Amino acid sequence: GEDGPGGRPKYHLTPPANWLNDPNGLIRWDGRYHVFYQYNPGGPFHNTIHWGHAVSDDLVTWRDEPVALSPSPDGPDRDGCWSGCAVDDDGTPTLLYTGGNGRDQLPCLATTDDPDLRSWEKYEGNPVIESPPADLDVLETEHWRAEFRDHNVWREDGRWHHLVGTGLVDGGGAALLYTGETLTEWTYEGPLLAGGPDAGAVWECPELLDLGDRRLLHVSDYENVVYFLGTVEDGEFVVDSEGVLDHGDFYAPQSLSDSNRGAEDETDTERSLTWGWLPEARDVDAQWDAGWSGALSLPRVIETAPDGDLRQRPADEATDLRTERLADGETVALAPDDQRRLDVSGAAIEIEIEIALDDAEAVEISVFETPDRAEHTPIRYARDGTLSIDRTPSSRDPRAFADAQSMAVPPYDEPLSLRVFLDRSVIEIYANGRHCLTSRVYPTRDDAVGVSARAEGGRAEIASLSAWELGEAMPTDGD
Ligand code: DQQ
Repeated sequence: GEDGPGGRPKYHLTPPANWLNDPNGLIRWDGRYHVFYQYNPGGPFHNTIHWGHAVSDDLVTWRDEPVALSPSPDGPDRDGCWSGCAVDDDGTPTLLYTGGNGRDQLPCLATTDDPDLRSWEKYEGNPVIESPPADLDVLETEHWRAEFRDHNVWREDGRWHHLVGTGLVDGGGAALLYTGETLTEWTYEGPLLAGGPDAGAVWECPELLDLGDRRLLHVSDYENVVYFLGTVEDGEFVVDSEGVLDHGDFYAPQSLSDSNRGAEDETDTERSLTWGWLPEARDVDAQWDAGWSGALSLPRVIETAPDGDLRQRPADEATDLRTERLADGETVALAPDDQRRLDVSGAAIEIEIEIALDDAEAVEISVFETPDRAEHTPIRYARDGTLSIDRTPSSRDPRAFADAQSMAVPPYDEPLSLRVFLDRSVIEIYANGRHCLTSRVYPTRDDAVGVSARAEGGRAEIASLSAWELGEAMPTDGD
């Protein structure tokens, strides 16, 4: 059912009904966290996009708010209010977003004086950029005169900086840099980074984060969220290394910069929290039947490790979701090829597990497992350092995707340590605090709540197993 395995997530954000895609306009305002998102109130499909809105005091429980932005029938955003960001313009909350207008994508601005960020006023001078730079060969498609959208704006060296995503005819995806004295007048500076002919054709939702010693630029290239670590020199991104932020169903992330966290925390250094869109992995009929589509990831902290690699973990507040403890650091010996049911179960739980391969070829942890194993989703860690999820046995519903997803987890941190968040139709995995794989699965049976383990071809050990039942992100107040 909807509140069991395969159903609507319990502690991940979902739309009240209908369609959600990218997180947008993330901002902490007046002490509260605001998450906006691409929202179609008309049904569980992508069309006539509005901005949905949810608000939280603690990053754990959320309240659904009225739609914040809607297309204006005669405005530059008449066909949709697409992705963008929120900034604090000297005390005025301000949005920069993409207006869909026939074959054009037009950068638009809106402001509010409402401390609850509910109602927004669109700038009458919209669009704030008329068209892509004239001297740039920007990709044109059947639908669009130019791919030119999504906005990331920040303040640096006394000026506003602004990235827009695009695709270049001969150069693949690119993140274009603008600067300005104000948020309504922009000067084009050049590409911050262009991917070149081998990159994806278009870079959506570019975002630049400051990780202290280095900067991280991530872009969504229709398939993956690709990140680059490096520095910015004279308006150009110099790449040291690159990778993929999440190897599963995770797209178009955006971050909230959380400085000034209130009186008691004043000494805390600035942190940024990143949410991604977790698209459905089942066909459109199944989405229509469910009546909703799309969830947001947990907020993540992204940082660099002393060795220079990227680290990712859920915001510390995620531990406040824990209600009942199900396991407390237990050790479990795994005999060769013996399927062993673990003493942990649930459809909305967190599992923290350390795996030592010993002499086994691989260890498989199955989640969302029915007692007869007719449905189960194996998470498999192999000696070559591959971590994979096989969705073939996940669901008896033929409308659910039945493929495999995998990522490399270099075995330098043995034993492997996993934090696995199961949330009805979400599996969000953090491996060794570095590598992420998020997956959507749709078990059909209410008893698909078991967890089991098996060592392949040798002995292995679960060096530590902890688990918790997790609470509700959007508690209903009975109305
Ligand atoms: N989603 C938005 C666009 C963005 C894309 C439209 C990425 O602004 O490029 O809903 O998912």
